[in-house]
Amino acid sequence: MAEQETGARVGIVCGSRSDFPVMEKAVEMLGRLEVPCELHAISAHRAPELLFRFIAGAEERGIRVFIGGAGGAAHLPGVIAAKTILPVIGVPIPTQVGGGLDSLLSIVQMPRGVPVATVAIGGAENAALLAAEILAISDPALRARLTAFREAQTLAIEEDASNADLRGAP
Ligand code: RP5
Repeated sequence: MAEQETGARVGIVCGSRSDFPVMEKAVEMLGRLEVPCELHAISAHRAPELLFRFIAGAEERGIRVFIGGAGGAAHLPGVIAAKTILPVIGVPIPTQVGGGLDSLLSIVQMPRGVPVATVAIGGAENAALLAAEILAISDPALRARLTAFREAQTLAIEEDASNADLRGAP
């Protein structure tokens, strides 16, 4: 059966609804950049068949990049990467036990041949920015929005009151 296009270009999946507070920061950043995305909670351990179905239909529905967020035994991004050759970005979710270092090591230590681009612990905004940068390779309007975002970020620092003395300095 043909998959329905939803307009989403980034598929965000996390291992649990408990990851939503972190992963919603990726949704927010993508919204700011006008990149359509979708967010799902699908555990690789608890619902592997549903996850595989989601991944299998994603490209036909318009998804071009995945972001996977998981904590602890954080296999989700690696499992997604095992089932697709679309780029996968992993977000290690902070945890009570290891502070998220457990999640980071679970996600970053992928075997040769199946990469996951891993961002910092809790780094959902950077995952969104990286996904947007990948899409911007073939989307000049998005590239312009990303450039404007960077410029605004730099300007905000230059205009910070703590840097008043430095304005106009050589
Ligand atoms: C992982 O286990 C999830 O990504 C989550 O970070 C962690 C705990 O999940 P819950 O027990 O809160 O559902 O799979």
